[in-house]
Order: sequence, then structure tokens, then C-alpha cells
Amino acid sequence: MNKLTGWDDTIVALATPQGIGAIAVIRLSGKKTFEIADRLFPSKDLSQQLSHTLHIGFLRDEEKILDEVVLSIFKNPKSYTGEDVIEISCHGSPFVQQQIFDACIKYGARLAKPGEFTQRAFLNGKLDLAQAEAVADLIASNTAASHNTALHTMRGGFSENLRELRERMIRFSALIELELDFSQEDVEFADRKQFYKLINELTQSTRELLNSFQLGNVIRNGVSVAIIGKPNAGKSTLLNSLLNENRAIVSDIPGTTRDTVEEVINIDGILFRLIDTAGIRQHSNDIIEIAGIERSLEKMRNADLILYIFDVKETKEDMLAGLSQLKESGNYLLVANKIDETDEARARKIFSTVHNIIYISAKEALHIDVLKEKMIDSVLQGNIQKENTIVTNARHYHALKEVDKSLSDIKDGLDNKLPGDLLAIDIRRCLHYLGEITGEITNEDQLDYIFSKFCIGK
Ligand SMILES: Nc1nc2c(ncn2[C@@H]2O[C@H](COP(=O)(O)OP(=O)(O)OP(=O)(O)O)[C@@H](O)[C@H]2O)c(=O)[nH]1
Ligand SMILES: [Mg+2]
Repeated sequence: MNKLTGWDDTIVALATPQGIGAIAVIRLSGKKTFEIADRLFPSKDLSQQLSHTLHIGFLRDEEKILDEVVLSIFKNPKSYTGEDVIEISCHGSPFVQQQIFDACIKYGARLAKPGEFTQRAFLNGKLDLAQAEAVADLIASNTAASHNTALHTMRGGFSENLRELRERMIRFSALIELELDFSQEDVEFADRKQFYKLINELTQSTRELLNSFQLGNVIRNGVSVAIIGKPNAGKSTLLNSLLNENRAIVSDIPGTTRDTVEEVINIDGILFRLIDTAGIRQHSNDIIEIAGIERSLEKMRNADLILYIFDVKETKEDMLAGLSQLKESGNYLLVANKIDETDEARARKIFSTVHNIIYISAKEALHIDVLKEKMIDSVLQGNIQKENTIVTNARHYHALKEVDKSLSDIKDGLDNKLPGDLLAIDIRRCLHYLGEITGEITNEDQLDYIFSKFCIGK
């Protein structure tokens, strides 16, 4: 691995959030860690202490006492970064923190760049790239599901899958490359039938990972849900009922909601961004309402999921006519509202030819739990299992797409009995992209880009 610019520096950063807290943790990592800490902590010779020990005492800059602190010592290579690391737990006043920073910098450290601690962990082989990226995801995770997938990747689950794919491919590529050395003699070391089988298996695993990305996206970014329907259908009431609060204005005047209202809820660990919209009707002369309807349609087109809500007292023909306006869009749930005002069994009979209607009363909060279940089902289409690998990272997804493409090129090559030297090109391409995900193959710009998205101090 090439050493990067600034690699030799000793870096310092605040690992806890900015601002006032009971304590704050300042992290030092690099060659001069002990030299700097010894200057600031004269009461003990820290470099002589055992790794993974705690030391309490006063931090001083020359004669001036800065704070009473606890130091945690991690000697290389047994630390997060693989370098000498000291974590200074000080009192959480921004003034104290600043003074400690200044002193660390005065004695030879520099401020860490975003993600630089994790980048060093990667460069020192403590984590591979996919795991390092999962650290950022773990920090950003705000639901149980996103936390689970990030944790699985960080612990190496995803990398393990890829490593297996890559190793099997490497074994074959070695045989093919060997054939190239004997190209005059027309020998085949690599059994083409076996190879074909391997390529098929690899393609299947790659496709599974690619398919998991849709779910990965849901887990990482949440699902946008447009609540759509005619004026007065009860869209705003449903939003309030799902949120369990009076967020949107409700009235019996059709056309109450003019602009869109957005709120987030967490259902079983998945974030849904609910969008209440203006009721859609065919004929309106009100320019504000027309603009609102335009906006509703726009939200509907961009949503991952549409809740089409209608008044259960409507006739089936009217309901279907309203619904037909949405034909262009995909993933929607039909919600029959206001069942408190009618006989549910009768209503179910009337709409019996229309499949998958969820009958609710938004106002009386009836069957809202059933609706929530359907919302989850419609985006997950199956279960999230803890140990399943789910691709959540767009960079990984694009690399896997390239892997998939090169696998199908290899397959074409085998079908057309291409010579080994041509096959080898596609095989190398495939290995290249597999290696890009875990960071066996990287360049400095790419690394800088990836780690720049981290927070400082991680
Ligand atoms: N009985 C009953 N009334 C409801 C129900 N849901 C909504 N309503 C009433 O229907 C009327 C319209 O409700 P809203 O939630 O404002 O309807 P909307 O679809 O947002 O209407 P616009 O914003 O005008 O498009 C209000 O008087 C609500 O109290 C329900 O489940 N049962
Ligand atoms: Mg409304």
C-alpha cells in the first residue's frame, strides 16, 4: 500500500461532539504520541506504561495546569489506528478542550482530517475499505435496521462474501495465466467446464448482492410515501393518525391542504417520510389549488410508495376512475377510509373485485397497525435477517455492477471459445472491481473522497 501525504504526522482531534459536556475525549495517534503526551503529563513516564492502561493526573503546559484528566494508552499495533494512540478524557468545556489542542499542536501534532483515524486503520490493515465505510454508516445509523446492516458490514460479513468470490476467481485466473506462458503448445490447464460452473455461481452471488441494494437503500435512506387521493378523502387525518399527533390541518372543506406537509416516522426500524398532499380533482379553477395538485402529482411520481386513500362510501366506479389517473406509477397501496361511517362487511363486498384494499378509519385510528404492516411488507418484500449481507453503499453497488458485467463477458468468451489471453483480460477486470470494494485496489484520490465524508475525530 502506498503511503499517503501526511501519513507520518501525529494527528489530534476531538472524538466527542463539539460543545459543553461532562467529559470530552481528545485523541492522539501517530509516532509522536508518547513524546507529546509525556511533555503534557510530567508525573509519569507514559511510554514505560503498559498498553491498555488508564492514568489519572494533571495535564500541564510547562508550569500551567490545563486540566485533571484520564489518559487511555494504546500501544501500536494494538489500537484502533494500528499506531500509538492516547485518548485524553478531559472536562468537557470548550475552553479546556481548546487549550489541550493548542498544547498538542505546539508539541508536534496536527489537526486530523475527517475520517483520518479510520483511514489509518485501513492503511494499517486493521479494517478493509468496506468495513471502514461501515464505521461511518454505523455512526450515522438512526434506526435498528440501519444499525444492524452497518454492524454486519463493519464486522466483516460483506467483505467475507467478497473475499470468497475473489479467491475462487483468482485460483482460476492463475491457471489461465499459466496457459498463456505455454501459449505455443496449445494446452488447457484450466478446465473450461469447471470454470463455466464457477462463473455461473459467481454471477448468482453477485446478482443477490446487487438485488439487496434496493433493500439497502430503504434501510439507509428510508422510504418516501406520498399520501394521495381526492379532496376530503382523509389524507391529512391519516398523516396525523400515523404520526399520532395533530400535524396537518384537517377540515371538512375540500381542498384544505394546499401545500405538501412532510413528516418522518419509524416503523419497525425503517424510516418512512410521509408526504401529505393536496387532494387531486379533475376540474378546478382555483390557481392555488391547481398549483397544489401539480405538486401532489410531482410528489407522487418521485415517491417510493403511494398510499391511495379514498372514501369507502364512494362507488366502485368513482374510486376506479380516480385511481386510473395514477396508472403510470408503480408501488401503491389502496386505502379505504372512513369505515366508521359504514358497515365494513358491506363495503368489503362492494369492493371485493378490487384486490388488496386496506380498510381503515383514519379519524378513529382503526386498523392503522394493519396499514403499517402492509407498508413494511411492500418495501421489504421478505424479512431482513441479521446475518444477511445487504449492500447499502452506492460505491459498492456500482463496483458490483462492473463485476456482473465482466462475468457475463467471461461467459460470452467461454461460449465463443475465446483464447486464454482474451479471457484473461475480462478476468482481471472482474478481479479489479471485486478488489476495489474491499480496498485491495485503490488510489489516493478515491481514498480521500471516501474518508472526507467521515466526521473529524473518527
Ligand atoms: N368519519 C370519519 N371522518 C373522517 C375520517 N378521516 C377523515 N375524516 C373527515 O373528513 C374530512 C376531511 O379530512 P381531511 O383529512 O382534511 O381530508 P384531506 O384528504 O386531507 O382533504 P384535502 O386536504 O382537502 O384534500 C374531515 O372532516 C375529517 O374529520 C374517518 O376515518 N372517519
Ligand atoms: Mg388535507
